[in-house]
Amino acid sequence: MYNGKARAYTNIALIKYWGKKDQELILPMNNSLSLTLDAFHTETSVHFSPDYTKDSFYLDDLEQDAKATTKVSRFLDLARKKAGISYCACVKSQNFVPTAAGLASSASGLAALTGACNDALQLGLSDKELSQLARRGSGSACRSIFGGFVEWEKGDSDETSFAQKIPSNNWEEDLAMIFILINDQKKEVSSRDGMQLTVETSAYYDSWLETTAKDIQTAKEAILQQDFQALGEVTESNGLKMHATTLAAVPPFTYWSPDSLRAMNTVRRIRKNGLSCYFTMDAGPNVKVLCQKKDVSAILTELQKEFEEEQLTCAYAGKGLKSLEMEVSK
Ligand code: FM0
Repeated sequence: MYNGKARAYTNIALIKYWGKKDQELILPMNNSLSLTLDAFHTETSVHFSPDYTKDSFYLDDLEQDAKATTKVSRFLDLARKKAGISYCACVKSQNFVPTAAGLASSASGLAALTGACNDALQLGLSDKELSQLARRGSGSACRSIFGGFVEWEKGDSDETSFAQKIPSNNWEEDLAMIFILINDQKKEVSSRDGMQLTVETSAYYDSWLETTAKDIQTAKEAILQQDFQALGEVTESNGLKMHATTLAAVPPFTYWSPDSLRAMNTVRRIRKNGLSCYFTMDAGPNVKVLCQKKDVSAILTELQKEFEEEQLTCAYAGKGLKSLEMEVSK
């Protein structure tokens, strides 16, 4: 009773979510579009019990601090409210990432927790409702409910803001994303803080919103036409625009490190030499390279001239949220 377990995969936005119009409900300023990947996932179990006197949260077998536990607790409150119970819970999450280099994602984590709560409390949520609930944990998590290409419709209320799968004729199966892991000691600005500062202060924020609405249309058209060059071009330019807004924030900040720039230039050079590939970056120094499956080994060979093999990880299209059987405990 009151047990649930689920697995969710991470997603990378091709058209970014960057800015909220409602921080409590996590309603975004703009639509975003992502690709769910198979290489990184989270498995989370939750157990609600009248015997617990507080919520606890373990990540990779380590009990987490008050800040991380509070974030989980606030999410559990939403699930408890839906179920009409007040039991505390124990949450255990395991991140499955090929290396330990900062690729753990709040998207897969909160999406998996959503699925685990749905099962444990027998909420019976539809995919749309799972996406709405996951959004409250972390915006990008609402996209990890689904596999393949996904669009998060920004909406203007809790009810109207959720993600859904973009019909693609399985084109995503021809694509890949290579991660270039950049080791940087610098303490990052979290995506939550970074996007808020940008909304409030960046001189470029209005242009970001104007052009991103167009980029969504361009990306959807490219997916419909299975036009890799068009999808790659809009992905790369949208990511660069997101990062440009941070430079115009007050105070200015950037997620780029010197090696991020080196990676971006390498991708441009590989492309100039005839292999089609495009980069994007999120709220950290790692660079992600969108390419076609058929070109993966040739692109990896080129990237290995600049980066260590351990820095390179290849991912393919991944699936949506999955319920997992709980191990039977005595
Ligand atoms: O994924 O404040 O979901 O569209 O990764 O928890 O709602 O961690 F860096 C860009 C993700 C932001 C773009 O933000 O924020 C994207 C980003 P929260 P998230």
